[in-house]
Amino acid sequence: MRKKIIAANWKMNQTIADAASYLDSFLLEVADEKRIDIVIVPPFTALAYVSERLSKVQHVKSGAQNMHWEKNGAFTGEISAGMIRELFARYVVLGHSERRTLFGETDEIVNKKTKAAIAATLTPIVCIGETLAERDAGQVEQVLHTQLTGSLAGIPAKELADVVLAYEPVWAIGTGRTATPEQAQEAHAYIRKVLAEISDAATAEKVRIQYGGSVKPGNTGALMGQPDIDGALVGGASLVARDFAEIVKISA
Ligand code: G2H
Repeated sequence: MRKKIIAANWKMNQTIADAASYLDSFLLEVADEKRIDIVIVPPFTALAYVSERLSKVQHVKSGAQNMHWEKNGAFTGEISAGMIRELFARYVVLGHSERRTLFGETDEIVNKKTKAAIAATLTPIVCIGETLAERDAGQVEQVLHTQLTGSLAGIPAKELADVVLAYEPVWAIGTGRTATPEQAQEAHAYIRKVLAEISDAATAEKVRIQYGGSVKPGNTGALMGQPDIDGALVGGASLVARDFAEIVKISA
């Protein structure tokens, strides 16, 4: 049985002051939700604060939204896995479609970052997903196959088992359009099939695959009821503590 993992991707939102009042109410709301993994992914500026608050709460962890693959050096504006780990964050989101489309991240870059995260004992949440044009052209499987084999190349099965994947169809991100539970399940089952090809069936069964794209309290139950959906990466709806807490409770 895979333990569900629900993550709040705050993107470029929430100051430290916002995070403080958010956590005041959110942590009370989810105090008893210990059956699932809960992750808060704030912007870098609030990561130290959020990690410090969460250090007193065993079942809620923090994560970063991005990182560079090198350990250090002349990379203005970047931070390394070791720097994230120093803040006691446990997760890092990699290859989000906004990183891929707005900042030119390729599968090769995502692969380097994933390997560097694993080496620093961070758990990567690797994002993949097709655009609307690719879906309409019947290329969903081809796109997912390319992204998976590229982003996860050279990662041994033992380490792959602990990587978290997030299937985020680009056409459902922040648009209010969610994939139907059936569309999402179909993609997740295919992703697991590809994982078995690039590692083995037992490893593929262990990997947790989140769904992301306009997840909200109203659609969480149906999505989480699908056999290959193991959690959610939540953007917009995670900005309101009560809504995110509700998503967590419905998923537990
Ligand atoms: C997809 C998701 C979070 P939203 O980007 O990663 O955002 O829930 O706003 O679609």
